[in-house]
Amino acid sequence: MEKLTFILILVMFSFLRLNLYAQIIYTDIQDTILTFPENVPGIQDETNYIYFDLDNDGEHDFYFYAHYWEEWLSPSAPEYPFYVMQLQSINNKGVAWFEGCAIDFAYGDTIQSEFWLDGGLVFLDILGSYAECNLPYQDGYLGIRLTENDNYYYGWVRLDASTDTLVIKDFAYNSSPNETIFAGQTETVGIIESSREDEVHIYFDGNNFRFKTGKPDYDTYTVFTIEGRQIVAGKIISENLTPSFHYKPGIYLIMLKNSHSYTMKKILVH
Ligand SMILES: [Ca+2]
Ligand SMILES: [Ca+2]
Repeated sequence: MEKLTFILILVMFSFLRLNLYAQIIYTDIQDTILTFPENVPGIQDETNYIYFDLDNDGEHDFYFYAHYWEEWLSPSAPEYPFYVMQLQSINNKGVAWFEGCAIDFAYGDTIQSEFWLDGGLVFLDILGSYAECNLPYQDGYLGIRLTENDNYYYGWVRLDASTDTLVIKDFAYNSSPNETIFAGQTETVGIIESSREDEVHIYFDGNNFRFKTGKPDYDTYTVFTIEGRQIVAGKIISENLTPSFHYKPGIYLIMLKNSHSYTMKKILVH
């Protein structure tokens, strides 16, 4: 093993194929704060809803809500507060869900989930039931998707969340059906993941990305930010893959290709 100064490699997926139609549609919104309302009778207070239109077709697809109400329980606990904050899909059952919560993905994670439901909690505190869902977090990415004609369109919505306030910031989705998106990805890379493994091993040595490969042999490389912005590209002339460059800490996508195949790796630089 070579001596490496800063290395962390997360080789998560291999072999990709080029897809010219993949397109990330990103929407920045004015950061919008959602808090609990004053006590209202019942939970149908639509002033505490924030709707958004993921695919910009003029129809809302999801909304966040914050409900607060009080119940009269007994003389010893006359008014008991109830709190619920949730992300809700309007009709496409598209919230990445785990144990009641909307999953908060970290920047660069692939948006994927075993369960997709029509709603996922951000916070709940009702009469002994409590779901904190990883709170508090800043710049968490909730996984969402649209369903249309048996196709899925994956996306994310970014927010800061605490037990009393949400700040909803922006969202994006991949307009190519059934293709992945990374949390925080705002630009199109033009390639998608597939499940085939190959023998390429890419790592970061503190200055450059390097790789070791069996078959196939690749002859060009491209380095992207996780958002899909190209940083450097060129021909592979030795094992030394990329020219020295000041890589800020973050997640990078490294694509290698030749005339007939492609591969992409996701690598974390500390
Ligand atoms: Ca829509
Ligand atoms: Ca914003």
